[in-house]
Amino acid sequence: MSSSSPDERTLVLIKPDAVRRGLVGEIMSRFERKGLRIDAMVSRTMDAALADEHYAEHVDKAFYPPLKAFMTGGPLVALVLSGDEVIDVVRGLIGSTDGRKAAAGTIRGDLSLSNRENLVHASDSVDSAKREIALWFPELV
Ligand code: FUP
Repeated sequence: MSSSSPDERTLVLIKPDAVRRGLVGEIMSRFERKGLRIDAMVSRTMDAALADEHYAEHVDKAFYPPLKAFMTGGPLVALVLSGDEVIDVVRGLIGSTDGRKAAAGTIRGDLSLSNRENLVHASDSVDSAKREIALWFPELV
């Protein structure tokens, strides 16, 4: 990326388990301390249609029905973060999917013991970031 390119953006969801457990501040502070910018932020409850669109690649999987129930079961915090290589940087900060296996020092590794209730979603590529930001924050596109 040249120095004149705008920074990347990524879509992050602080999931209903994190809201329920009072971990929004802890998680936000990790992103802020890393030096990432918060471009947009909203508290919202995901409905069934948005869940099916957001998780389009997973809708046919066996784990999807309980995942959908969890993700639509309470308010979450959706945000757009920006910064240099923010997509990979945030994936590194959150750790691997299964909280039981995620490395210590990551959000999931430090704070989750679950493969479903793993506190945070973050876009995994430039294409998925574009798609997910359009879904959650159409006004930014
Ligand atoms: P990630 O990109 O790390 O959030 O993981 P995936 O895109 O592979 O999965 C999306 C979400 O599905 C995970 F955050 C949690 C949920 N999931 C399950 O509930 N069970 C599984 O076996 C795998 C994923």
